[in-house]
Amino acid sequence: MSASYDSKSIRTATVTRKTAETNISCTLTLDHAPGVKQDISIKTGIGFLDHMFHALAKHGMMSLQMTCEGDLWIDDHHTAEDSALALGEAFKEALGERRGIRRWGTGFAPLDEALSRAVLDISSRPYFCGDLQLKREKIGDLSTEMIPHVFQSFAQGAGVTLHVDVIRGENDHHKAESAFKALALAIREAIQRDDTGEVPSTKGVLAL
Ligand SMILES: [Mn+2]
Repeated sequence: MSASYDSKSIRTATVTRKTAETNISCTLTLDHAPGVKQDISIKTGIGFLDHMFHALAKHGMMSLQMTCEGDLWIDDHHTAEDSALALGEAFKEALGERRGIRRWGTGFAPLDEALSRAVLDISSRPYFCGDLQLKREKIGDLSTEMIPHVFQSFAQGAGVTLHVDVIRGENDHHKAESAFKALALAIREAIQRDDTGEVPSTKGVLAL
């Protein structure tokens, strides 16, 4: 066990990310001291994306403050991609050395007729795959093609392996929201501390 390992510490990180296309600030907090409430405020300029990140933070029991000023006069691509990358990077940084966590997490979330499954491995092997069964071009101001891209970018930034599938559903808003909620539940499980302080890998290291 690492001498610096503290199973009671608050895991949090702030990432700022500025390019010619987006300017992002993202603070993610995975734990709360007793009596401290979740604090979530998200402004990316894309309402439906804010709604999805809000659901992810809320049901993942996380606090999230995010602002993104992106080149929305072009389209939603850079804003959605880069904010998901920043969120993933904050997740990675907040987890630190990845000691004493469960590592794997699974979530199933229904929303009316829609049902999604998310399976997460906090592995340092960035990978996303899944079938979200989205049929519309857009939901609000977010292109549906950006939703798997958001999961992919989060997995990339976070260094995690992520599978998210919509198992069934009719309404695209329901399908997308159930997918983010399923991820939230998977995150909740995977980041849970087991108080061992051990790195859950036969390689002895997960943070590379
Ligand atoms: Mn892209």
